[in-house]
Amino acid sequence: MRVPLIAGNWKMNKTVSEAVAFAQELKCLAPFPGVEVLICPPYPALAPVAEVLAGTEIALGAQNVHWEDAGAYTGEVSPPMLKAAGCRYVIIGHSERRQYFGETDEIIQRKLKAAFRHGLIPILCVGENLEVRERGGTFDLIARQLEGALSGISEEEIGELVIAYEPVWAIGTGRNARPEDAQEVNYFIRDWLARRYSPEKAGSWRIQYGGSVTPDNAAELLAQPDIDGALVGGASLKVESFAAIIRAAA
Ligand code: G2H
Repeated sequence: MRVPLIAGNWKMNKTVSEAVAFAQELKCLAPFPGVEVLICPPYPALAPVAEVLAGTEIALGAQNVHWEDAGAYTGEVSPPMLKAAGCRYVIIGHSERRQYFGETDEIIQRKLKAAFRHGLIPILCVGENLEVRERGGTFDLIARQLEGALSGISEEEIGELVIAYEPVWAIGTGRNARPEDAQEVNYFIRDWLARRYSPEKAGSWRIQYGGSVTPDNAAELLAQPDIDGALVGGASLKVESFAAIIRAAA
């Protein structure tokens, strides 16, 4: 059975002290039986939050990573740095990275390879925009994004993999995908992974849904057979709403 992964993607929010205060509050509510909980703060808060979370089962992740281990890449952060800061996960290819920072499938593939090489679990984000959905191009686009990101990556290279289906039109808009539509895409992703790798691996890897997940819609989304958790943005910024989503997954 796949344990649902509820991940908070804080994006560019919270100072170090705000992040530490959140982690302390969340820690008081742990453990969370039957659910894996992950928070992804901005880079400066990673190590201080790791210290708060030490000894708990709450995992830490980064929102991005560079593909090289070290070097002249001003402003970038490498996989060994994330590992040393206490990260277990890293979000790769979020639509905001694709849209505002020009991340291509080729860049995303390099980042994935680097994450696997260093034992970081990537959360690979895929998803269509509204124009693609309306013209019926969703499955083609998702297949292209998966192919682009995973091309040349063998089953042996992949330790653990998480995919997050995040329709761009649902991100931060308050408009979530209908549970049956999200299920349909998550099933498509699992089937793609099964054909590309193996049914066993595809059955063990978690596929999340992301895009305006709230305490009100989480239970219905998470009840779908191929939705194994949520990547939560806005509603992960307050302990109360994040904890309510965690409870909906249990
Ligand atoms: C999608 C999601 C988190 P939100 O980006 O990855 O954000 O829940 O605010 O739509």
